[in-house]
Amino acid sequence: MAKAQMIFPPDFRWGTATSAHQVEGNNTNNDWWQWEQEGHILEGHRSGLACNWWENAEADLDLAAEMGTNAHRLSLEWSRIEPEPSVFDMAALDRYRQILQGMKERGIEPMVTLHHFTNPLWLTEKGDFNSEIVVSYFQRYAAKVADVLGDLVPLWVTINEPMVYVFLRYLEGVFPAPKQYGWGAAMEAVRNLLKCHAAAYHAIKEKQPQAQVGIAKNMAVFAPKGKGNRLARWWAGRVSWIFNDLWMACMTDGRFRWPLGRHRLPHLADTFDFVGINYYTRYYVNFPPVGGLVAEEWGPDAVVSDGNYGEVYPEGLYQVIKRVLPYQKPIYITENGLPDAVDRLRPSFLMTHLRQVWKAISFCFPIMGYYHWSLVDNFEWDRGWTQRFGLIEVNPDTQERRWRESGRLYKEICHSYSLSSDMAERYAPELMETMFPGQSPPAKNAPSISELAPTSF
Ligand code: IFM
Repeated sequence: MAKAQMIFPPDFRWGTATSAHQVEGNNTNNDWWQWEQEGHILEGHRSGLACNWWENAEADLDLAAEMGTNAHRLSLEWSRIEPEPSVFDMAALDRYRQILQGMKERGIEPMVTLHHFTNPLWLTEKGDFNSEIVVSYFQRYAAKVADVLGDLVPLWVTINEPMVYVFLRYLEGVFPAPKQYGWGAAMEAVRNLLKCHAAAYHAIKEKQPQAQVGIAKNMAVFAPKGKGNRLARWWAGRVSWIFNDLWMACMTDGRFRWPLGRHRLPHLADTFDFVGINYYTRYYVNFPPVGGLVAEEWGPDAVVSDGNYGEVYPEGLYQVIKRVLPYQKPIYITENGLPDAVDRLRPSFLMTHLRQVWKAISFCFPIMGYYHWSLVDNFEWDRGWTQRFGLIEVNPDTQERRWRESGRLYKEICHSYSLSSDMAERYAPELMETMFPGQSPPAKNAPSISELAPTSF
């Protein structure tokens, strides 16, 4: 049977994503390291050596190249680069140059994030995002790295998942304790994060006008728990506005609005050249919101990933893509993945989510690339090593690597720039009927034509 294909554009970016603290190892000078030593991580886990990227990122970059990827999103660890206020460590910057150069040599284009959940200890002592002083510090750091590394970085992300960071830190308390806590402190942090973003955007553009600078924004689908519940529907809309749209709206017109108060910041307006979407799942929202903003429960037929992390809901990726179309900017899927230690769901997850990307491209939506989270298993914040997101498995004790089946599937996808019925047949046969109808091979015991033909014919 001829194979059916969904073909992607020839200049599509096939990527993977990681962040500094989750893979580098021995980031001893930031707030997460301290939080880990205090025993806040599930099962008492610690990042430790992580995936040893500080010593040998190159080994995994070799695997990324073998996988056929041509892009990778990584982050810089501020506490390595600026271990003391205004003291820049040139050896650390050299090491980042070496890693970026190594990517270039392997045909892998870097996308570099400045802030991915960690802060230097000295910054937390000064109150970090609850103190406006953070804005000038962040601007200085952004200007320095753009100056030293800019020639190797065409794509920058200022801040990773700002609303997730604020929710988990100031409202849920599972990220390192800020000096202040609660709704007021959370909104203060959002305002300062937006100011940091704007300051970094302009600092990079000044050094490197041709760079593309954007944001990696976690976008989720929020559904009311119980469709008939009108209050839950209304509340789901409010939560979605705050989580998905508030940041984007402020960054577009440079205005703080409800619930941030009212204020105009002209230099915040139009400070993004692209939208990065980190998409993982659909959440259900209760009203009244007892026990948290979202209910950690899913629908009766939901397919749920390891550790109750989230529902597998590929249609949601298309929905959030449509949500950012009005901004009229290029779109990158800067993260998408799931924890799945035994690769129970990842092969079909890859195919069904990429199918949504393909569908969006078919409608001429400007999707420039897809960065799977993650290349390798890595330290998953408050859940430590209990959740495995890698296309490649890592044993953090021995540093051994092992390709998962999903890694092999992604390799075929990246090399062929397509999804095919042939891949579905081999990696996720359960998808044949829905993704490639009419392409399923005849059942083994299919009756012969003569058996089917009426005898009187
Ligand atoms: O590991 C995280 C990453 O740091 C930010 N986005 C979600 C991922 C999986 O939870």
